Amino acid sequence: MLSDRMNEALCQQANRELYSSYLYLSMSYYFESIDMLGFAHWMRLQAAEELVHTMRMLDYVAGSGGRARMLAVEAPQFSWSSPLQAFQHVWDHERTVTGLILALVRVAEEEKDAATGQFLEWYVKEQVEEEESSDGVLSQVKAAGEDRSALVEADRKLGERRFKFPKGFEMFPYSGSA
Ligand code: OFO
Repeated sequence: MLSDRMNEALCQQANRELYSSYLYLSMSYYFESIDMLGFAHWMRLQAAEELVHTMRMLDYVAGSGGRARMLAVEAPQFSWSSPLQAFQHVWDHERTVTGLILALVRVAEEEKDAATGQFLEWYVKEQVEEEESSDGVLSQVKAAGEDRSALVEADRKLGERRFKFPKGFEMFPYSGSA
């Protein structure tokens, strides 16, 4: 059973995950507007991943005797001055989220909630991967600089990204149960 404080902290973090999804979707449409469809594709997948992070966290709350509560989602930035600025934003954002996840781990420790601590390990690992991948993309875009053909090549490469659900996650857990 989750404590009220743990329940609230998880719902707050789920809200930040949903904001991440919204932010990356906003970036996806920004890239579409400047005809960089590989980058747009990468961001759309990123947005889908963040939605899964949101639902996975709320599923945990609901499945642990808590109550999943929806909070208002902040409107994300709408436009960026360049692909480089957008990818720099991704990198900064992911580092901020890592800090939030680590703060949540501390709440679990303070609440002596070992089960939630264990559940959050997946997010800690995920953040390591997301920081790595956003750093990798940022480096590619930085290396391209003003070279249009290098940017087009980076755009093409990012367009090859494929979506995978995390192991054990059910997108439609109630299907067939009614
Ligand atoms: Fe939810 O992993 Fe990024 O923010």
